[in-house]
Amino acid sequence: MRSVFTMMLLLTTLGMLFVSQAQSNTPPRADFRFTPQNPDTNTLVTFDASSSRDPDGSIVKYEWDFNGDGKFDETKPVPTITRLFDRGGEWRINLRVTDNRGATGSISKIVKVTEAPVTVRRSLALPPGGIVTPGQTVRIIILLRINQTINGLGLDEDPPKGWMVKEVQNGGAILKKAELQWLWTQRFSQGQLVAVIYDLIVPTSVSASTFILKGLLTSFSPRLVASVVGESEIRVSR
Ligand SMILES: [Ca+2]
Ligand SMILES: [Ca+2]
Ligand SMILES: [Ca+2]
Repeated sequence: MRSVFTMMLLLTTLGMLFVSQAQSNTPPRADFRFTPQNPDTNTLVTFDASSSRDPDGSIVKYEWDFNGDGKFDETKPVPTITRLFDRGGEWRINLRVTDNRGATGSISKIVKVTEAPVTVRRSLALPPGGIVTPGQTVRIIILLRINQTINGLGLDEDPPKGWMVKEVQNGGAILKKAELQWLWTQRFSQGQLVAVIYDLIVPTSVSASTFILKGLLTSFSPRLVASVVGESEIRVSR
């Protein structure tokens, strides 16, 4: 009887020890910065939460809500992340950090995004797993959303050298095939959507590597020069 009592006392003491240890965990303090300060819809924004702190442990999880709806859109073990905003306006960004003992800290900030005259996005149709082999075809889709009246629109894509290009849809533009450059002579007005689609054929001679597509969107009026953002990586394996 006595030993049972001693055992219970011991367990209770141990339990209290655990509780007091759990209570002694200081929650982490969330903080982040973002660059650039005044992005538009064609600018990749980098969020950096490395100024978050946990005084008695470490931060193991960063959760981001990029549209202020209270639902986290991305979870990362590392403090940095990039994001594109599809629409102009004031976006509320919520960050929640979790420390190594499960305590959390949160912060929210506003990012003011300007709507670019044209919002441009590239997407790639890749096979499952995202890796292609020599000889395979990758379809590239570039969507332009016209946000205000615009003249003299041009799009220039730079695929890796030596890759064959097949035009699929030119969106009403004249394609200068040698430069892989689309030029529009017509005027566009707000709300119009334009799609440019082309195929790239991975050369059979290419070595396993990651290739990056680059592109530039320009217009005369209003004057605009913007990098084509969105998906750009083609990973080739043999
Ligand atoms: Ca802590
Ligand atoms: Ca969200
Ligand atoms: Ca080009």
